Amino acid sequence: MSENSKSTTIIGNALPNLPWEDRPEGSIEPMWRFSQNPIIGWNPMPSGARAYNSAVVPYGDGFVGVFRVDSKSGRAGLHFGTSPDAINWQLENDLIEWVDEAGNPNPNSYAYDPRVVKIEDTFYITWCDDLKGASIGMGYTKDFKTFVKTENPLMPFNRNGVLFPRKINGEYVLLSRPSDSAHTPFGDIFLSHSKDMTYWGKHRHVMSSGGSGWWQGTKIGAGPIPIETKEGWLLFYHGVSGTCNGFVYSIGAALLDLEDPSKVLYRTRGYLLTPEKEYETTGFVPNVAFPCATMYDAPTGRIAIYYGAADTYSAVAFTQVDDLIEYIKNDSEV
Ligand code: BMA
Repeated sequence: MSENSKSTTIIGNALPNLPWEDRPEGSIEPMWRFSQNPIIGWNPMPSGARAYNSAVVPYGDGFVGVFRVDSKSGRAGLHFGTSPDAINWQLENDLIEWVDEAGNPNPNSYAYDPRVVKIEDTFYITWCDDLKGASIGMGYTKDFKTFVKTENPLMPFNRNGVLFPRKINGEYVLLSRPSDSAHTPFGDIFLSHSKDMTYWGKHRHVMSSGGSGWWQGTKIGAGPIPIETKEGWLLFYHGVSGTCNGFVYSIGAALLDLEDPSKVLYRTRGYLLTPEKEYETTGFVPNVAFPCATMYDAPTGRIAIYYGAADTYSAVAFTQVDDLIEYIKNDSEV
């Protein structure tokens, strides 16, 4: 798409203060990295060693986020953060203090890989929680001051719970990736429906690992909140390849049917981004690019993708929706 033309592809809001850099001169990549990556490095605050695989959203005049922070004991928890520009982040040193619906303390044993979505006037948060092993955690906030933790929506073992940003045919929809309690050597993406955000059912298979692309041969998991476009729900996801040196996490994308998102319309055969830069290949866990959030500016079609790198850093990449959709369609394998 030419630089000054308007896009009508994303069905959503304008965000003129979205962080952005144009595609580097000469690059043919569908997704390109922020030149100042990583945006959060080792030891981001006194209590935390690494902040990564985190979720950010526009809020007020700026931005807020729910960050996965591995503490100096190694345990993962969720911390609140704020930023004027979505690049420079201030993370709170203390964990988010969850309460139950009656306002009583309702702490997590551990929590990681959060996603945040605004549905109507409420921000819902999902993460990987402990329900006798890895399971989907769920909570909400209206003001990023009081955080209410609700019931686990699904049975263990499960990870990568990702809500759609609106009801579809009158029901909330939640993506997830049933797994095991450890480092799961398998995994497909499923979705579930709910009328009330409490009881979840009508489970449907969405897509499997595998295909001709080895980068997604071992397992896949939904990434950021799907973006509504005229061409379908744009879902970024992670795909995992099992090598003799361990797993490699890359980023791909799919377009799902707007009315029935269990139907995959197009899906990347090759990855969009794979660990190449030192902050992706070297860290606490090498070779991980794990996307948990996007923000977009609908009138320009600009998308910023927030991903964790090497289970250590927070990083940003960019893409433009029309160019990306064309790219996915041109080399799709469903
Ligand atoms: C997955 C999750 C992610 C992590 C990845 C690579 O199972 O735990 O948080 O980024 O492994 O270690």
